[in-house]
Amino acid sequence: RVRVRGLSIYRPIIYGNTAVVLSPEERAALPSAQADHTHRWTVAVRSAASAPGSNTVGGADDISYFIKRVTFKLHETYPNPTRVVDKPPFEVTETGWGEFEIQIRINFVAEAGEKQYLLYHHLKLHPWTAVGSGEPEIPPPDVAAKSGPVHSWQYDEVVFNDPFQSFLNILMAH
Ligand code: SLL
Repeated sequence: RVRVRGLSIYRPIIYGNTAVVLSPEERAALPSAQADHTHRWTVAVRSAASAPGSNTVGGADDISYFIKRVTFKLHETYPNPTRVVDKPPFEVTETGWGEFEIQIRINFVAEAGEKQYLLYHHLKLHPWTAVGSGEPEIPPPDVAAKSGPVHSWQYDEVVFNDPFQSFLNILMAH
């Protein structure tokens, strides 16, 4: 296994979430254990080449050639909070009522010989709005529903230093 010393190569990703307010009909259809849920959200890791909210699989936006697995660690109020996703789209969709920190663990393909990469994302459900110079507040549900989906995305670059030649070949082929 030969490393290409002195070389750094990166791949751009985005991670984050979208969220929508559940309609009264959707809320009525929830199982009783989830009767207090107000939103549906999706947390995801995607290629930065794909638009937030899209979930293209297998095309130019596919990141599975270098990412083997993404593990999303949800709040402990969720059943089986550790969600392992082994193929794209690397995402989890859930319903809920509250915002919380999600730990996102990225494992790379074996050829990379790289350690895991940890990210943290604060799940955003509400279109927080500051009135005047006051603290941001959660708008009432009817106002929030009218303002449309909430998006919270971060851009990041995964950097590989001194990559293995075989892994570099994989990266360059995409
Ligand atoms: C808060 N510290 O109090 C946060 C915790 C927890 C969110 C938010 C539902 C889980 C379920 C859910 O949305 N948990 O019922 O499965 O705002």
